[in-house]
Amino acid sequence: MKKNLLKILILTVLIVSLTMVSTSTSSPGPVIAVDPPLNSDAPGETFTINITIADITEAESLHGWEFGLNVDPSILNVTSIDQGSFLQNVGPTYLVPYIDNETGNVGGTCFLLGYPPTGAYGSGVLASVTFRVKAYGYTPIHFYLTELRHYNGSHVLPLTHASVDGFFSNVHDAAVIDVIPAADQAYPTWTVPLNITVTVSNNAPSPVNLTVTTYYENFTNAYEIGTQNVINLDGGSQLNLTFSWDVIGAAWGIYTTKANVTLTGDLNPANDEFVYSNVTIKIPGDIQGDPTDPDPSIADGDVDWFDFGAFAIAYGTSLGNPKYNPQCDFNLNDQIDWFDFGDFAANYGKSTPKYP
Ligand SMILES: [Ca+2]
Ligand SMILES: [Ca+2]
Ligand SMILES: [Ca+2]
Ligand SMILES: [Ca+2]
Repeated sequence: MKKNLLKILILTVLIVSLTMVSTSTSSPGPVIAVDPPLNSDAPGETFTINITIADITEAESLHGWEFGLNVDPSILNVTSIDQGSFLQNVGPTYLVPYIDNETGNVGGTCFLLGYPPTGAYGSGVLASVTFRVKAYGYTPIHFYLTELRHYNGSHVLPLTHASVDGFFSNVHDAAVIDVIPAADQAYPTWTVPLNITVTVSNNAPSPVNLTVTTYYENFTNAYEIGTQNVINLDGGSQLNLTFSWDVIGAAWGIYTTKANVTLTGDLNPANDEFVYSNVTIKIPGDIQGDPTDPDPSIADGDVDWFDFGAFAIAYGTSLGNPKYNPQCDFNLNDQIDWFDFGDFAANYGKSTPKYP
């Protein structure tokens, strides 16, 4: 009987200790963080960050804290550090602030006077720090020191916790790095738009919101194809955007397509525009040039017997057939049939000096 009791006791201790281990590993523990994590103000402006605390349990209630932040002092100066409400909500406190704009260090230590039986718990704001922006650039807002302290009635104990740095960057540089139309030659009878893929990049370290506008233009006019807004493009990343150029009804001729990116505070405007050279809007029927041309595959501005030869080869085919040729598909419905022949016949014999 005594042996059984001992067994049960040992088992109970084992289960309790196992439970405690699993509880302590599954809990994420308190987190000190910079809020907001990203800041991007212009030189001469000031901004304030909060030093937040999250997930302090009542059993590990907070009686004191200490932190040190470092920033690049050539980019940011500290103007003030103020205590937040987290400890003050419990009782009177004492704050010792620390500011050194030579090294870029700012911080402080703070504690509840008299160490009441229960400190502060839950989540809140430990302190706020105000910076003045000195220059364009970027810098981490880095915790080089964090301490959380709990008083258990006889001793002051450190609390295990995590810290999450912030970041400052007011350097902005977006670029359009490519413009690719789905085709170099199109017809004003195409009933589906010509897709244009525009690649934009954020060359700076912090996320940005930007606007991209694409155009097509000839020697006399520029026409807007469309505008798209990009929200929160990550630092150092690229994005492809698709624009639809509705070519139906466009005048015959050679056009350039281009895209511009607009970003407030962009420090490198030279890469804001990318120009793709030529897209030819052709006479429906002008499939190709003459066999004697340097490149007979380039349309030569007339609809003649050589174009008819190319049309005859593709007639009756549809997309997927090796003889299907989109340049013979004058309404771009993926098949070359009687309707395309109608367009061809209507334009046979026409010519234009607007291209090539
Ligand atoms: Ca730029
Ligand atoms: Ca031709
Ligand atoms: Ca010709
Ligand atoms: Ca067709």
